[in-house]
Amino acid sequence: MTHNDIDKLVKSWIIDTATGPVNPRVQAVVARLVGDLCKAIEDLDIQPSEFWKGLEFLTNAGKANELGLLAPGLGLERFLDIRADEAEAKAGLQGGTPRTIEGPLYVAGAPESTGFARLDDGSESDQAEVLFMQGTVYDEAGKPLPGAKVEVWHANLMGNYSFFDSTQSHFNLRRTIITDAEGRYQFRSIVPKGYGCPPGGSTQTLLDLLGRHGRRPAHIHFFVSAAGHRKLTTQINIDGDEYLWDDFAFASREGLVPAVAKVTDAAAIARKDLNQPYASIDFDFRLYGERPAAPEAEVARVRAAA
Ligand code: MBD
Ligand code: FE
Repeated sequence: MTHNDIDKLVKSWIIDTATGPVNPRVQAVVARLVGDLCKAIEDLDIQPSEFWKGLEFLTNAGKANELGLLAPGLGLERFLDIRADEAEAKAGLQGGTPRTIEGPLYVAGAPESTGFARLDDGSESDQAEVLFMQGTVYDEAGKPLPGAKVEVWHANLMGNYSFFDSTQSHFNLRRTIITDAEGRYQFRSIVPKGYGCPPGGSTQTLLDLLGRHGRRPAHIHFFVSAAGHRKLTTQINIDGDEYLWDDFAFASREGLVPAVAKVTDAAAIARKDLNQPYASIDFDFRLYGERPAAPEAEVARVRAAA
C-alpha cells in the first residue's frame, strides 16, 4: 500500500468518523501518529506477532512504571531539550546555564531550608566520599538572586534514588534550598554513583536487543526557580566517571561538568567537622528572565510526591 493510500485510510478512521466535538490538537496528533505507525508497518513488513509483541512490551513497561525511563533511553527526552534550546535561541536567549533532562526520579515535597542543607542521612558514611557543593544563583545580568529555590536530588552509592528505592530513608539525598541574602546555596552530601537501568526490566530488555548499555554517569539533578525567571531543569555530572560522555540518556553537556576539588588540607577538613578529605564542587546557576516570546519553561508532567 502507498503512503498516500494509508493517509486516506487513516483519515477515514480518525477524522471522518467524528460526530461529536473534536479536540483539534489531539485529532491532529493521533491521526499523524497512527498514520506514521501504519507506514512503518507497511515499509518494514511488520508481522502481526511483531505488532502484538510491541503492544505487550509497552503494556509491561507501563505496568512497571518504566515509560519515563524508556523516553530518555530512546533519546526522546533529549530531543525535547534540543527543541527547547532552539526555541530559546530563537527568542534571543543565550548565556544561561544549559538545561538537561529531568529524568523520571524527582519527588516533590523534599524538606526545605535556607542557605544550606545536608542531603544524606549518614547511612553510607562508611564507604562514601563527603561532598560539599556551593554557588550562587544569578539572573541574566549577573545579579545574585536571593530567595531562589534550588531543588536537588541524586542517587546513593548503589545508584538508587530514595522513594523509588524503599530501603532508603524518606527524602534521603533530596532537599530544597532557598538561596540566602547573597543568592548563595550550599549543601553537604556524598559523591553519588551512576545509575543503571533495572536488570530484567522493560527498558534494559530493549536496550539489550539494541546492543546498548543502560548506564548513566554519576550526576546530580536540579530544578532552579525564582520569581520572574524561567525555571531551569538541569544536572551536573561528576567529572572522571567512565560513562561521562557515554550516557544512555544523552544528558551530558558541555558546561555541566564542573571541576571536583579534593580538599586534603587538615585545617579545612577540621572546619567541616570531618576527619577525612572531602570533595568540593563550585557551581553557579544563571537563570533567564521570563519571556513571553519563548515557550513555557515549566514542564507539566505527573511527578511523584511524598
Ligand atoms: C536517572 O537517574 C536519570 O537521571 C535518568 C534521566 C534516567 C534514569 C535514571
Ligand atoms: Fe538521575
